[in-house]
Amino acid sequence: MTTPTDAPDTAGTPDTAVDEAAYDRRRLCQWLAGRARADGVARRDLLRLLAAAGLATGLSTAFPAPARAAAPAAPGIVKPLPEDRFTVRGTNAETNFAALADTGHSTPVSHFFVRNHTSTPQLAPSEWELRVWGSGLAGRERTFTLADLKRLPAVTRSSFVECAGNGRSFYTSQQGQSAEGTAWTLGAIGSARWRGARLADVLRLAGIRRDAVDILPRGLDAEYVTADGTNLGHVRRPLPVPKALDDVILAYEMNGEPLPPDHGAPVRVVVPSWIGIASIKWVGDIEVSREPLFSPWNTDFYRLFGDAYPPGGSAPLTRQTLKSAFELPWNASLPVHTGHRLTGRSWSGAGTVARVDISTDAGHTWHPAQLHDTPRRADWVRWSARWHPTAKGPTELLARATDSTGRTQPRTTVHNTQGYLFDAVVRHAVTVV
Ligand SMILES: Nc1nc2c(c(=O)[nH]1)N[C@H]1C(S)=C(S)[C@@H](COP(=O)(O)O)O[C@H]1N2
Ligand SMILES: [Mo]
Repeated sequence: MTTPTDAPDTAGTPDTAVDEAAYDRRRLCQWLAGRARADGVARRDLLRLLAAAGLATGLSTAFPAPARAAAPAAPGIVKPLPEDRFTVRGTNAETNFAALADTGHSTPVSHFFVRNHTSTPQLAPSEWELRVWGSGLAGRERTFTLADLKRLPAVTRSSFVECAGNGRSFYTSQQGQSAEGTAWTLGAIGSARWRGARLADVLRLAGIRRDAVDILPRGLDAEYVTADGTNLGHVRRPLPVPKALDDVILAYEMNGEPLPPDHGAPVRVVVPSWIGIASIKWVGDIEVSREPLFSPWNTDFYRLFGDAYPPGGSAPLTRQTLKSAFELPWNASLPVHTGHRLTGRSWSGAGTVARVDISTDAGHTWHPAQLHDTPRRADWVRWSARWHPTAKGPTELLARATDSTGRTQPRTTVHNTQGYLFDAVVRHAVTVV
């Protein structure tokens, strides 16, 4: 028996290994040829995707009608959600960014946002098992207990988990456009130190074949039933094998403590840099497949739909975008003729944060903020800027990040109907009093 050791984070190949559009086209061709599976995906969704990819021909494959199921279970988040730290939105809790001013680089569990499709299940760690199975394994399925995972070399990585819809409400409030889904401001993000086993190690122990293409981690939380009564089954989203073997963690610790119930105890997937839905909580099994896989979470959801996109939507979303937020309440009052230290955070899923510029005059002039963390991939940086307001009245504070790929947050962002990946500069209203 080996003791857990914290291996350095050496898996650093960029996500660009996965060309999303080509991947998607290939998947659709394979599906047409009967070589891909799409459990729980409505037939119309695949037809729409096929039409968008220009692949629709005489299609006769019968898809079963989605099962009807009972109303959703009562929402439930286990940890306390004090009003100064969280804004509850349906089954979810958004972190109030102002409350992060008192925290360090990592977001304490007491402040970390929760995004639940249904409710937090309470699972006994001693009874938990991870089943790894499917056509992509050389031999039979394998199960791993928590003790098995802890015997593998442990890695620790600081990484954000951010919902793809974070910032969605600004499509409406700043751009006058409607967007379906939870009306997050900027607090559907947190960064933690995740510790666990490498998914790559587990897949290799399970005997992953060289021709495996997708894996499908699935949550043990209740099946998700949409507002119109369609049961989409357990939360699950395919992940291409190159990413799965790169830097993904099966995390059993968060900030040095056992993973708490709301964040996926006893074990969750953490997919650095990618949209939050990739990081499946309460993972119970992982299918490894030689056939491409679909789930509603990569067909209907988590693609970009709208005027700027093909009828079937964009390719499935992968990496997060670029954002910045002030650690200030909305409409904060700040005394005039006083020196203020404005603080906030910026992050990018595409690279590291290279610089952050601040405007205290609604975007006329910009000044560099001081960065307080070494910028790292898949993580945020804290920053600060001085401000000495000389005139009373309402104004807007703006923070604009540039990342190592050379991208700068734009003034406006292209709309999509589900309001994903908002990356424009947020105009933070304040009043000088
Ligand atoms: N099993 C399961 N995993 C899940 C979800 C879920 O509802 N069930 N929500 C996903 C979404 S949409 C996001 S943004 C992140 C949120 O992680 P957190 O609640 O730990 O902040 O978990 C993802 N993993
Ligand atoms: Mo999400």
